[in-house]
Amino acid sequence: MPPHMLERLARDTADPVLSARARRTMALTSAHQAARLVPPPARSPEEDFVPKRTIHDAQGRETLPGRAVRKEGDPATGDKTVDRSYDWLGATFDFFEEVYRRDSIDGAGLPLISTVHYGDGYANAFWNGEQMVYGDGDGVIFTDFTIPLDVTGHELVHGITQHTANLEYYGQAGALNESVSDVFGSLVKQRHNGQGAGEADWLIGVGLLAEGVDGVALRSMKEPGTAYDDPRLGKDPQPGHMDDYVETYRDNGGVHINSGIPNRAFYLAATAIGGNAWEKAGLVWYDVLTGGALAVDVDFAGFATETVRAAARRFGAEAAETEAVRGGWSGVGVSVASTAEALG
Ligand code: ASN
Ligand code: ZN
Repeated sequence: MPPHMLERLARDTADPVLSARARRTMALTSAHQAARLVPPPARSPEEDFVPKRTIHDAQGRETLPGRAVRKEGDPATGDKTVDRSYDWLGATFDFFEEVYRRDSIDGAGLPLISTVHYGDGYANAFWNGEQMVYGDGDGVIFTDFTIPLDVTGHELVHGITQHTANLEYYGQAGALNESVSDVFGSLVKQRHNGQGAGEADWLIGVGLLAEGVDGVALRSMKEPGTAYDDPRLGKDPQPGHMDDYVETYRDNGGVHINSGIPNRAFYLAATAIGGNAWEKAGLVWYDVLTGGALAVDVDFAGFATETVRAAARRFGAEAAETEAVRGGWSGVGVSVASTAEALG
């Protein structure tokens, strides 16, 4: 969840309860941000590729992990929030297992730990470096953060990034870190819904904005900047082209803002290729994320060049897929070295 939405609410004087909650959410999120970079504890690799989920209930407190309420294989609890977290962790695990043959977040069977009902009206979800955490939302602007599958996907992919490219959470590398979470979060949802690139909504966080909020989601990968426009939240500030790149020191140098640019590049590439976005465009992005060639502080152009290189390796330098990837980046104003240069 981008800080600019919370900052806006925190400054909102019309509803002191809501603004106090937004401030509390911001304080807790930044406290956990540092923890994200800490690698998970060493563990012995497990034998098979099956999820090992445990859902905890923080019961409105801010202590992690809280009380364990559903373990792997346990029946549904009847608490919709607990059961949604369980299901969405499973859907995300299955996506990476079945599509890219990845065994959990770390590629080595990391157990999936989740805490729901975190805090009082906590309006965010995050990966803290070791586990998932979800708030119930404030009920006025945001509903329960377990609702959208792509939000769970987004947060778990922060864990995958941490264990692979480990992109710095600042500036363009940080916006790429955010974008990669949106890309695979969306792909988890698209596959779950059985939607090809042409049918998908390319929105992140549908169902999260409470009734009465003027907006459809947190972000749009297809049309960045159009997800919401509400008197309390302001307008979605995401650019979809380098011409509108936002220079700012806030939000770690605009990681949740400028991610609109690589998000739209992926959308353009995937829709130009057609079919299921996770099969080709997603595979190329996955190759880049996990391939070991990215610097932790890579910029958009450096990342783009790696995607062209990865597409050429998968499909051939002259293939339509490779051309589509290049076209995606040029569509958002990011210049890519020629395929020959990228390959050289
Ligand atoms: N939900 C936010 C995100 O993953 C939490 C944060 O760390 N800013 O981007
Ligand atoms: Zn994120």
